[in-house]
Amino acid sequence: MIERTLVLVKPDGVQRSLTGTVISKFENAGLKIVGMRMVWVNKALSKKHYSDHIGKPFFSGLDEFIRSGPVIAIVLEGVEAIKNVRRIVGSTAPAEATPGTIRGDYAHHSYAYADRVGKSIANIIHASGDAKDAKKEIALWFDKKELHSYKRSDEHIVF
Ligand code: IDP
Ligand code: MG
Repeated sequence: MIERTLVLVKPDGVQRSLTGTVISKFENAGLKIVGMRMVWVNKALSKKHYSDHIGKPFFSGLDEFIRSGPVIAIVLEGVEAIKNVRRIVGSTAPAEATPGTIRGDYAHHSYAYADRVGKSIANIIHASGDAKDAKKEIALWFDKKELHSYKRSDEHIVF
């Protein structure tokens, strides 16, 4: 099934100039960019985006982290895109993420360290967790008119 999912290159990814690397990973895997923009997240958007995490011990660190610099918001489209993108992203804690995944290759924070210093894990990227989240998050970050349908030239091969 063709799905759409939301990805954010988080402030650490933007500041480390990993945006191009992250986008290449998805493009090379056959995913299609259908929306993209740069946003400096405010408190209202942070709370809406991370509404499921409000009240958890790491929420204030997470809120501070996601508002610490601009992010690149991207909507990707592809075959079972939600699950496939999560697979390319890797486990939440980079120290546990498999090499070859974005988090496994480019970050090394652990839960223990983040919790000790009272900060969020800096793990480069966000990706919607499931179909319900993807729907909510795409609507939160993009107007319908900012999402574009077009054909990749290799679509007949990769889809
Ligand atoms: P996900 O980004 O892999 O979907 P979630 O559990 O949805 O992971 O958590 C959202 C974000 O909150 C994570 O990407 C990470 O930046 C941060 N985070 C999650 N759990 C912890 C924690 O236990 N300590 C510090 N930061 C955390
Ligand atoms: Mg999540």
